[in-house]
Amino acid sequence: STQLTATKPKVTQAPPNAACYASQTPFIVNLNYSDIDFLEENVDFIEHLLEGGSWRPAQAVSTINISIIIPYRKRESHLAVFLLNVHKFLQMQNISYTIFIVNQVDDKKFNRAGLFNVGFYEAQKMNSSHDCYFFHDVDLIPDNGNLTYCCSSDAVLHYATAIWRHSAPGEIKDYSMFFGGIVAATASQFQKANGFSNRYWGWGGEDDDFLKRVRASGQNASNIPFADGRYVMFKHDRDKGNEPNGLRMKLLGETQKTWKSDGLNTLNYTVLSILKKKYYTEIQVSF
Ligand code: UD2
Ligand code: MN
Repeated sequence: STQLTATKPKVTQAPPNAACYASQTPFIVNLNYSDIDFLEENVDFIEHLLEGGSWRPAQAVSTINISIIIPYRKRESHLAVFLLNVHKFLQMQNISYTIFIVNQVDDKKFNRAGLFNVGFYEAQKMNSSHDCYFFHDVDLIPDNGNLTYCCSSDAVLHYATAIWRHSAPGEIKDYSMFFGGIVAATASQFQKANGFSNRYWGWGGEDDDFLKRVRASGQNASNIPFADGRYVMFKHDRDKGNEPNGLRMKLLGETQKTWKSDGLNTLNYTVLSILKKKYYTEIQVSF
């Protein structure tokens, strides 16, 4: 969101990762589904989903097990398109995965970063063998069938680097200088950074804060190359309850001294319910 300042080291390109393997089938992104009932009627691969939006390939090519964590509030039409595309996209990669929707059901300002922490913590409780976590916006749809979802022990990975915005057709924008949208970390990388900050209420700053924590904890951050990190991003208005956070610059100035005492180790939330739905596990949270 907020542009990185010149004092921040440049995020380098991700090295090829042996744990990743390319899918051979072209992926056709489909943006026409706006209704979740459509999934029930038309999509055969959905039949093979396990309860709670999990999938296990018949012949797994690796032991990788990915948790996709989505911060969420009232984005029904984006969610339907996301599920249709992303289930298909991930199944083409022959990996085991689960999709978690972390739904903020209170009336407070939206807290994207806090929801990521909750999703990580709850997903770990449910299945501690999940070793690779994708912190993933609901409005970003992968547009490259050869982009593989995996974690690298060398660096926390920033995935959405080349974004085709629905609002500005024709133009593919370079997001390499940001650290929002989608990042992938192993459980130990995420714990080492003390997760995300819990202090960012409303829009902006939390993604830059996370990059600072990754670095402050002595870890690397890498970009998926621009040629590979292609996504479609939906046009949308600023959500009610997610107005720009006027404190974000002040908070970003404090990250160095606060990151160890603000994050995964200071989570404060209530789970209202965990629903194992057909396409995803929904964690309803209030802060
Ligand atoms: C940018 C970043 C995003 C985040 C945000 C600042 C990229 C590509 N995107 O996106 O990652 O850092 O700035 O906070 O770098 N959401 C809901 N309901 C709401 C509000 C938000 O579900 O009422 C979720 C949803 O998953 C959404 C995400 O939060 O995709 C980010 O919010 P946004 O889409 O409004 O932010 P945007 O597009 O400005
Ligand atoms: Mn968005």
